[in-house]
Amino acid sequence: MSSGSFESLSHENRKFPPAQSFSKNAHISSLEQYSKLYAESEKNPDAFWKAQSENLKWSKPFKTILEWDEPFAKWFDGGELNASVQCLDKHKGTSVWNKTALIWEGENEDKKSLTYSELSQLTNRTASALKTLGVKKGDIVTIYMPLVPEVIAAMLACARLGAAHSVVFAGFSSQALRDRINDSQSQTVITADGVSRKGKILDLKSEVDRALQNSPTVKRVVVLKRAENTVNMTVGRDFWWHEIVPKAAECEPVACQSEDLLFTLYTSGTTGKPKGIMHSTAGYCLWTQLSTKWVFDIKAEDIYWCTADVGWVTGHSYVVYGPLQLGATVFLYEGAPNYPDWGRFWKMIQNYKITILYTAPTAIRAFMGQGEDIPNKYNLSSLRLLGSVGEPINPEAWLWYNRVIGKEKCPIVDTWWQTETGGIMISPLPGATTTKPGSCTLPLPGIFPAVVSKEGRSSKPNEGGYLIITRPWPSMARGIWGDPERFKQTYWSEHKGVYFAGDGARQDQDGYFWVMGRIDDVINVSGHRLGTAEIESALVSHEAVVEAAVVGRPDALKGQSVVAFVTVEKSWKDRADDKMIQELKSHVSKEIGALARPDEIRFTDSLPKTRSGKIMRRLLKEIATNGVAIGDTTTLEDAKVLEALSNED
Ligand code: 7RM
Repeated sequence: MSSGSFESLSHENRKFPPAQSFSKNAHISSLEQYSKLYAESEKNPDAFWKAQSENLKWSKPFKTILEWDEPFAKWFDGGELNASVQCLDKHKGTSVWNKTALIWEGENEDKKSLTYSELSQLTNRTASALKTLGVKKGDIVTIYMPLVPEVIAAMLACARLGAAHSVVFAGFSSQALRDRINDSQSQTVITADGVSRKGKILDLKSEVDRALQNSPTVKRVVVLKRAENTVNMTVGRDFWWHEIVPKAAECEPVACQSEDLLFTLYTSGTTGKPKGIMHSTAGYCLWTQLSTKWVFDIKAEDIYWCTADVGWVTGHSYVVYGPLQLGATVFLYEGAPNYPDWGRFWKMIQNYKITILYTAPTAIRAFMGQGEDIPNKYNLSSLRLLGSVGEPINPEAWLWYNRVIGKEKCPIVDTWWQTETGGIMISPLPGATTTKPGSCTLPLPGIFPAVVSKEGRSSKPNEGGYLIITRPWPSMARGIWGDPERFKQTYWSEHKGVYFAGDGARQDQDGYFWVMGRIDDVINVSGHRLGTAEIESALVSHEAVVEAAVVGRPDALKGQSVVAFVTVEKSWKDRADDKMIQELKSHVSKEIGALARPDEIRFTDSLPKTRSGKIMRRLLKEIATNGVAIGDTTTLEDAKVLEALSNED
């Protein structure tokens, strides 16, 4: 059967609440305005991008808009600018300068806040101290730090010097850190003595020391005192932040070319070792600024919270570069979402009167599993906009987020994008787009995604296929560090001349995009293509189920069979038996159709996840197929989960 069977999987047959009442003063405040802007970007891209480029502060104007030597793009060639100027200096002499830039809370409720002028001073001093140590334009600086204001100053300080940063999430092990340092040939590491998580100190400096035993390129390490943790300092190599930064002077920004490398960020591929995705200065700054303005509709008085760590691309684009360019007040929380209890997020939203919340479906489902009594204890009336990113959000979680957190008055922006795209590609705009739960809706102006078959033919409405982007955009990845061939191979070989995202998707009759997940997450049962996300949604819609992960297992008869790993809600635990397995199977049949009925359901206490919260379906696939997982598990958050699952047989 053709993939047209997606039609029968549509969630649109369900009942949804009425369209949100959108704020009429949004930056893009009507569907007409959006459509007009989109049409302009399609008809006359040069004029469109030229007009948008005026949102950047240039020290030298560019000559050409785009030079496209597929798959390598040069945007705004000939221009000069500095990314830290876009985030800081640009605000000097405006009302933003003395406004709060960062509000930070640690896990133990320590608090700190910095104005734009204070963040600028900290960034200048950090840049100056790094310069004295020998950091210069063209270097790559590895940053391995907790989520504190200083990590943002460190990133912007690199940008100020024209050095690229390579942020490695502080939850990664010394081994992962070592691989990333060695791949980038980084000479400088910025870290902290430790970070406290759920009352325990994680010893970051020891991880760095271990990594450096096998990282010969590193010449210097800067250590921020964050925890009261005793660490070893290697004379001549290691420097305390507090001994070199506070006494340093101002530091002039280095003029960078538009295409100068702003950062690399390592991300896992389907195979092989993590790849260093490269982003350049002008295009990335422009797109993160525009997309933040359009999607989050940030206003002067907003208190904006993106819960991502700066170790992920979401933190780069929507904690640091996007909101700071707009002069927003950004909230940062350093700790765990369930410390000391599951009310922590809601308590902080209440206390700081947070207006915009941007988080991940995996977090929303975790909150859902704890029951709505917890958020209901807090005053969430400051919220006016909610965002989701990282995975397809299942309609059940969307509806819960809308009702319990947004009180049915906050638009939800379900934003589809990737490390490689640099910024949001497909998302509702809060003033313009009517949402459908589970759909990331329509592309942003200037972005041209499509869905095609394996052979590159355009899919019909509701016909599943591969998500591609047909035209270059400013914040597209410029390459994989040290491996241009792999860049071509991974993203530009599947279909001629277009960017291959690696996601399965469909567009419905209204042109709305429904992203099904990675193509290796799309399974084929008797010729029916099924999105694992759709089956998971169906399972999660059962009141007993908190979270579900579905994988395909090779099957001689059907091609693949459906295996589901399921975690159940606390009060259902002692009823997780064969009877419930039958009930859940029938439930999926009822929700989607018999074709999606799982062949096997396994209960588990938790699912294996990457440190950024993505379910590792690849590992589950191995477990479902071979009984054990043998692949790369370096990004797994909790290895014990895997042991428990593997031993089950
Ligand atoms: C931002 C980020 C990218 C992959 C991407 C998708 C999945 C992200 C959504 C989504 C459905 C969404 N970067 N993904 N957002 N799927 N709806 N709104 O997550 O590089 O770490 O991951 O994440 O599969 O290809 S990422």
